[in-house]
Amino acid sequence: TEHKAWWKTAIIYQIYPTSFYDSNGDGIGDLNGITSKLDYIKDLGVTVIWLSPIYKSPLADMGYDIADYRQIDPRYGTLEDWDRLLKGVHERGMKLMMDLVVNHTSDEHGWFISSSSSLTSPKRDWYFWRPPRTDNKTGLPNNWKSLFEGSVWQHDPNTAEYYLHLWDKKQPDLNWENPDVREAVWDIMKFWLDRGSDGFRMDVINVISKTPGLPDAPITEPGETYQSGSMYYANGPRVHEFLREMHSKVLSKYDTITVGETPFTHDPDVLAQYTLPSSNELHMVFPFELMHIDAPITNRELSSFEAKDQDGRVDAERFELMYRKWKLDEMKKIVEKWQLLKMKEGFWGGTYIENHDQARSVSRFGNDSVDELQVHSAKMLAVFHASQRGTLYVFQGQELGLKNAPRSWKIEDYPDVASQNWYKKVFEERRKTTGEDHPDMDDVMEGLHMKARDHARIPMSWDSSKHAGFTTGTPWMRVNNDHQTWNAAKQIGDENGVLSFWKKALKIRKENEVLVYGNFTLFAPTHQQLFAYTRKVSKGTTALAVMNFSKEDLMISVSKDLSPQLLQLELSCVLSNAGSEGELLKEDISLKPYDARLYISG
Ligand code: TEU
Ligand code: CA
Repeated sequence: TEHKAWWKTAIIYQIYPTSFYDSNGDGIGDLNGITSKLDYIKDLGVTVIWLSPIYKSPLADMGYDIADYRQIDPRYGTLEDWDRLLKGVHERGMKLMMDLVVNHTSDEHGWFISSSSSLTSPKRDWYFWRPPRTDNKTGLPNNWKSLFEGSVWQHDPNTAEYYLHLWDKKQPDLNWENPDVREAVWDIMKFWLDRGSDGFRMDVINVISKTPGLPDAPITEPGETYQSGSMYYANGPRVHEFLREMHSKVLSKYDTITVGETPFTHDPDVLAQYTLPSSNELHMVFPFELMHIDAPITNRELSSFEAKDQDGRVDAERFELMYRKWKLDEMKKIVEKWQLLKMKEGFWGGTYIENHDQARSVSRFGNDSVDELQVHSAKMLAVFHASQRGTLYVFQGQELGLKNAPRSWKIEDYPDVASQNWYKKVFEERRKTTGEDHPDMDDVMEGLHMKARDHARIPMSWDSSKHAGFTTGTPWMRVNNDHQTWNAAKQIGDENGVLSFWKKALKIRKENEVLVYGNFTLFAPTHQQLFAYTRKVSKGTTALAVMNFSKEDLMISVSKDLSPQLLQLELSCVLSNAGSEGELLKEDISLKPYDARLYISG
């Protein structure tokens, strides 16, 4: 029997503060802006809010580069504003999770300033410093590629050594081998928990333990200067030891909710290790495999692929900014894999299809070509998302069915460091190989149009006024072109809108624990239009989701395409984007493009 917990039934709403709501007209979303929208969030059916980072930061990676963990960046407000936000959240019976980014700091953090000041700084060993190598061509300590392009090593002329940064050069990696670093992290956690935070989302928490010696990665992308090295930092040798220490020293003393962000991992057993109750580490993690479904895996020039080193360590890094068309059977396979894993005793996962690093789900998995299909497929994705096992995460704007920016956007419109660096890398390479000043970049722009992290970071569309009602000033990033037709104001009170549909979906999820805890069984795995599965608690309720993931009509026979037994369960439709609510499950179901129905047994 399933162990039940409040953090399993939670409905978590992720806020990207910079782009949520600007209360003072400086063009940047802020804490007071969030506080003023709490009724909107509560009304949606949310029980927990997760805030992306709001700490003091030079914003080289939009706050995932922290200069002071105990201060709010003045752009977002003050600690007192945060206290007020927390109070408002708690008054409405919700909880507040903070983002804990402790694999790396900003290079402007006091720890790094001290560490880089001299070879003998007491904080020297808080980061990874290496002298130049003499036995290779580059002089670099190893050949790893940064997740934001280029080398992971940055030379610091001050001490003539290199420091490690898996992401931007302004995000030096902390050395978790040093117990003082760990104590400092526990202190930060206690600071926020004591101030009232209800838990943490932990950024790239599975890369905090690096393989000793930081060995060169095998050549998996011939012709590239730097190679994907995730096999030497993802799920490293001491990661579970560190997390158990975190648990015993901090987490065990509070009633918290914790979720680990765990990229570069497609092996379910490896992820399970973090969340099994016997592990005493985290409540849940975010599997990444579905987010990689539309990343190219065969074009070795543009992507990494699952590769192994001589000791069998696996590299599951995917290049995320190029697009390939995915097939429904591939998607079903991945969803089933992780939904089934979640049934293994004690494993728990965070279920999401959007966040601040991902393009909009309606553009990737639905159909945003015309308004009508956008509404309809966004609702289908709500059925899909809200009927899966795990703790549910909804990203700001997902509840409105917001889509990606249009193809007409130029590279200047994509401010994210990942988009910018990727574009520059390819542009320079092509300039060299073709000799042209303006090489063809259409494929890269198409990739960004489908996949860039920027889409999620477009300021929220609140109404049809100038700047989408996000700010009275100049927004830090341009608003979406469609904000006059797609915005919260239009959808509030519209019974047929995406927002109302999401509210209904979340209400149904709350009333039917089978949707949170039930076992998952997939039907018709190779069908290229139909996505259907049941969720079932033993000797209890059954739920059935039936969706047409295509732009063609679809006729299905329940006994042939699904299972004849379903017809005996008196399944009644509780949620549908095609007006089928209240209907009993019958042998023949006719589904228009992107139709979705959720049935529950009486
Ligand atoms: O993301 C980790 C991560 O592995 C990716 O999603 C990464 O951002 C992507 O591959 C780059 O194209 C987390 C945060 O969610 C992300 O916003 C940060 O940039 C990153 O860590 C570094 O802190
Ligand atoms: Ca502001």
